[in-house]
Amino acid sequence: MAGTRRTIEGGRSAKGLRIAIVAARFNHFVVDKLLAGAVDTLTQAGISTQDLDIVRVPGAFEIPLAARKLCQSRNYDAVITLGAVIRGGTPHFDYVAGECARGVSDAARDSGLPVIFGVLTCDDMEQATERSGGKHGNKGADAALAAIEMADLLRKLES
Ligand code: INI
Repeated sequence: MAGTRRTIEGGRSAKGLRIAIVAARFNHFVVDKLLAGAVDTLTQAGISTQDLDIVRVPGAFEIPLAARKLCQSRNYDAVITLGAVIRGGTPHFDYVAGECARGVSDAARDSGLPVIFGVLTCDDMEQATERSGGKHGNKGADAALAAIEMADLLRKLES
């Protein structure tokens, strides 16, 4: 007899979840909009104020270290990283964006916790504006939804 196939996925409620957001100050006029989108989404999804912490770091390059420390504290179900790396005329972009992405995925892999990559990597300010509350939505809000889904999924997979 054929068995019943199960699909396991995370939900959309943030009730009871503990989440930290690491947000860069560099390009703050973009990152602050990502942060507002993430906080709004988490609040609408039912997170309690005391379960949401926001950590500011100088730039995207510093995000992985702060994310790793937050994971190690075991105080959170997920960590959201927010930043904006905008390509200039120098190779600096590639180092900052590349190290940030690698460090964020390393933190997730080493801790076993969801560390969500809400860092924009854009060619110019126009692209960044479009993705931080403009015509391409708000990637901070998207990152919050991904954090909720992954935190809930891990709870289910671990129970
Ligand atoms: N940091 C960013 O978050 N975005 C950028 O676009 C950026 N650029 O272009 O230089 C940037 N640089 C700063 C970097 O993240 C570090 O804070 C700095 O190098 C000190 O370690």
